[in-house]
Amino acid sequence: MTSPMTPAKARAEEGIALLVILLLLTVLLLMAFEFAFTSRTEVDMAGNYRDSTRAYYLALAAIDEAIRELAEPADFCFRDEETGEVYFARNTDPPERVDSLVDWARENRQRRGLELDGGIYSYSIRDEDGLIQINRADREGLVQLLDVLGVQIGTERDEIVDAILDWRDLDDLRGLNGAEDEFYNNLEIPYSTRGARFETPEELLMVRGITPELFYGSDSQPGLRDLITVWGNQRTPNRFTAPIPVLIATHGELEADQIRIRREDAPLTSGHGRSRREVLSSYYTILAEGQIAQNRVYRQIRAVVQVIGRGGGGAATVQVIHWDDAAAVPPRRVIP
Ligand SMILES: [Ca+2]
Repeated sequence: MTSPMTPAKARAEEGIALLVILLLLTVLLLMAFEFAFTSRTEVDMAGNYRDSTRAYYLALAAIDEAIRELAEPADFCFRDEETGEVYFARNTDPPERVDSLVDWARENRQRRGLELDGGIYSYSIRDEDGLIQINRADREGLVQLLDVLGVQIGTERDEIVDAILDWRDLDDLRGLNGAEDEFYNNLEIPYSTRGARFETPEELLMVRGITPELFYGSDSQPGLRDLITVWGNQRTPNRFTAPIPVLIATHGELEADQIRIRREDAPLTSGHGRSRREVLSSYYTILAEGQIAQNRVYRQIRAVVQVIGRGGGGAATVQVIHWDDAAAVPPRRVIP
């Protein structure tokens, strides 16, 4: 026969039951929170992925827009000295006065903040032919280039110049102050010289003596990447679109100044005794951006294109020769 529970024992069991229920409730609550958090994170991730993809396609739209602009018939080009961009026009298009050309271009060739389907896209076009072709520059040209970049101590400059020459030449013979595979093979992470043309500007960072400071420059000093190109095959930079430090390196300060003044004073049209071929370049960099406005998701594409057959006055063929959509490439520094 069982004896009835004493009131004290009954209260104790009720207390235990209450505790168990409270514990269970806590566990359930934690599980609910965890579930809400996980699904929230997954929703966020899916949202980010969606926005990133949309931003990428907006950047693609920007590339298309730039290619359309480059394929249009053009008679001449000019440089916006403030942004470093180049614009194109027909002789019949633009205002007469050169100082208003850039204003005209900014108004008629909208490249920023273009709206499409809830997003924004922008692009810029820069002339690769207006830069120094690092694969063709000779010793003297490289010395002048480094001089403009502030590397003015003879030995330091010669070491970099010879290392650049050794990097692209076919032989294994070390230049007087150069570096061949024996140097690079003994680095902590060993590699070899290319023994051929530089394929991207960034490859210069692998050459002995070229520091990130020298390559990227600073706010007060242009860097190598602002003045050189690896695309195209021009012997001398297009003087109508070259940044002034490039002109100083290739023509000397006096002539660079004269070119600058002429660029400001006279329209550089084919009607002024120059052929289109001479004025218009073939290789351009397009920097395209797509952005979803509300949450600042942002994608960038750098494409280098070759424009073929524009000299005839008709529409040109535009071929993409380099494509970079992974790394965020800081735009080239604007050099007055
Ligand atoms: Ca060599």
